[in-house]
Amino acid sequence: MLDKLTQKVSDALRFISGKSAISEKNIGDAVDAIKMALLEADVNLRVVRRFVNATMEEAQGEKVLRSVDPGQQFVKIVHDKLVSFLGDTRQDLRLKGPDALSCILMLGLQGSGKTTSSAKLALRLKKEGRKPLLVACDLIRPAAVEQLAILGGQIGVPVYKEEGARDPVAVYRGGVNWAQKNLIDTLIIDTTGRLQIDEPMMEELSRLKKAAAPDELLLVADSMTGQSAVDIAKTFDEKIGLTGVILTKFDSDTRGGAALSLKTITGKPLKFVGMGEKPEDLEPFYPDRIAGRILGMGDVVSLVEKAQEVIDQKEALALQKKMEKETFTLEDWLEQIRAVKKMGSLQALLEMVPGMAGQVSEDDINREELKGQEAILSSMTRKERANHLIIGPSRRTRIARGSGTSVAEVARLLKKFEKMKTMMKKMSKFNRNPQAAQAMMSRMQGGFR
Ligand SMILES: Nc1nc2c(ncn2[C@@H]2O[C@H](COP(=O)(O)OP(=O)(O)OP(=O)(O)O)[C@@H](O)[C@H]2O)c(=O)[nH]1
Ligand SMILES: [Mg+2]
Repeated sequence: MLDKLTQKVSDALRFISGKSAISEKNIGDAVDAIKMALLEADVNLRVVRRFVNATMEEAQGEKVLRSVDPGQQFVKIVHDKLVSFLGDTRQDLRLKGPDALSCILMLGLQGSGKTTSSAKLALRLKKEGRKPLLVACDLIRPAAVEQLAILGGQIGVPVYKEEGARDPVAVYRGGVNWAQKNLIDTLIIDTTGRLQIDEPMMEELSRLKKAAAPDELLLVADSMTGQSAVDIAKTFDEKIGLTGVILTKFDSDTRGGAALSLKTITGKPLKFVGMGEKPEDLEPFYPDRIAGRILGMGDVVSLVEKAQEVIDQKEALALQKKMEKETFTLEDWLEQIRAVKKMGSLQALLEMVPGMAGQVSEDDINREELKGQEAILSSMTRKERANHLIIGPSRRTRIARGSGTSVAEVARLLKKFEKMKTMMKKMSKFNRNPQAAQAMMSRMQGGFR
């Protein structure tokens, strides 16, 4: 899912995030590329326009943070805008407490996935400790009741049905009765779908809604129908009123346009996505995770936040100076190692550093070695760390003992440090970007093989 969109958006952003200075033209180009990607993904044109305007506006108004470069900051703006277009925060079901009877009414066109999604929701609620009951109110399609009964059997959730019933509202009432006798706390009502929205359907749903006063009116829409899923949601909301949407077949929807347009056009939250045919294949919809996936750059928010925490521009500058003046000490090295350890994924951070994208993989970083280095460095005195030249044989023995390593390992570390210093001297001559300096440090201290 979303593969193509991810590819295009991340290409556009990768280009700009690798820049330590960005111009209006850079931003314009990136925004244009994202715009094309969204349109290709079948996102509603109005939504795309709004997205572009909001992003441009923010990018121009944003003051530059001292700890991230403008390219990275732009990535975050795009991310935050995506999140807000996808609905901001996760919207869970709003049900009553377990002492009262809650009700979920499922609606949607024929074949959209109502019956399957009813079972999926039932399984989910059951796992959360609720006692759901599936109520078979699709009395039109011949095998509908049987299909629900089979699904209920599979997931171990009771199904209420009435043989030969003709009136869904009567079945609903029977369901409530049964529920009260059997300690049920949530009704999930499966309804009839039609090929298109028509009067009889709306009538039936209105009657059910009036009778049941549901806590949730969930539209089940097929994401593969793209923008028409959004139009359908709009119509259902106007005629019946919705509290949320489940987009099904998200596993086979490679474009994702419906997910991106839905909230903006209808104002209704996307609560779940169907990710397959099995009862387990239902996922809560997390706007920030989907946005992260679309950007294809990992979880950008947390990255930029981590970068703000760890790559402090001021610190990076100080490091750069030390490298140039060759006053980099073991003490600085220890500090660097601790900073790296604080980060979750070094690779992810390095990806954001100008010029480093695609060059490092987590496999390259030897975390064990990092730990060993920290142990050795911590076993030195401050004085030793300030001047490594004073560390003779007896001091080496003490440090090895203190860190649970061997004299050979201590010697190896000191040798590595000498090598790092030489390398830095060379690097600092042609690389005057403080963040690149820090990234290079990270690479070296990470024990790159
Ligand atoms: N791949 C995939 N298939 C799905 C998903 N949800 C439903 N389906 C399939 O879509 C088809 C229709 O699903 P149903 O649950 O019967 O749809 P419905 O809305 O109840 O259909 P009617 O009762 O005829 O209106 C079935 O073959 C399901 O297995 C999903 O999230 N992913
Ligand atoms: Mg059905």
